[in-house]
Amino acid sequence: MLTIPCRRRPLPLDRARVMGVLNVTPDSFSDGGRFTSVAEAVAAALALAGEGADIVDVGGESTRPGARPVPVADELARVVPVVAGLRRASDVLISVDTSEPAVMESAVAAGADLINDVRALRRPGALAAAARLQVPVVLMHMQGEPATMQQAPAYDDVVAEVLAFLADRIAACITAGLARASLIIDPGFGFGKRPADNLALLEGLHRFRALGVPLLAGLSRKSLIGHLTGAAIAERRGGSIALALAARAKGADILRVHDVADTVQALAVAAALGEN
Ligand code: 8Y7
Repeated sequence: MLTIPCRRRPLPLDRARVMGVLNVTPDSFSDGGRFTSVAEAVAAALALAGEGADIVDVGGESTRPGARPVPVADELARVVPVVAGLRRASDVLISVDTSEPAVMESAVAAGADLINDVRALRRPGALAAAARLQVPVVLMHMQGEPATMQQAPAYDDVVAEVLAFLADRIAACITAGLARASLIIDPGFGFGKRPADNLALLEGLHRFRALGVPLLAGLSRKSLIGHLTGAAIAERRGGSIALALAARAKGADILRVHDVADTVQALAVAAALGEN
């Protein structure tokens, strides 16, 4: 059994773990613009923890398709007060969803336990910052950048290419001084992928186990569900739960979700049925 070595408290992966999404962006993909104050954002994070989230993922850069880059000062101003406020109010594990070294440093100083980087530490300075901080890191695959990633994604063999990318990023992290045991991988559903690519990644998700590190999957409310069912973003809860269970059955250790209580319940029932 793998364990994520967070300093605050190791997180054993003896059962499915849930990362709850807390967007603190004015324009986010599925729940943007909800919080007008730090206190409201902290209250929402506490609610996620109360619903059973093992990790709360605090993000201040929208990475929805077409989103524009956010100035570092804005990202810092959005994220750091919420991390600090949540840390004062709770000992829930906190991940900071960022690609920016300065945000990694300030968020960890404010009490964040993990880094969740959709660019897998490819931004200049990010590898060095993560190595200095020595916290667990989620390395996600993305083809392109959010502003353009859905314009013409293309793969010959999506599973093989994403696997090779993540193996390469694991190697780069170890060279930079990160411990292999502190790395978590994620194929990046929806990040420069067509519907068929997302389905192929889900079908082949068990192959990512071969890299020997924990596996995270984020499918909650994503456009794949819209593609399969026609459901609008606010109506994708059932599809999100179905995809979380499917990803778990294929070996995902951590599910990144918006609807924490329902997902925790579905995962508990599936576990009791011996399905994962
Ligand atoms: C993911 C993510 C988003 C994901 C990881 C959304 C920040 C888009 N998706 N991080 N972030 N994996 N690791 O729909 O799939 O929530 S943002």
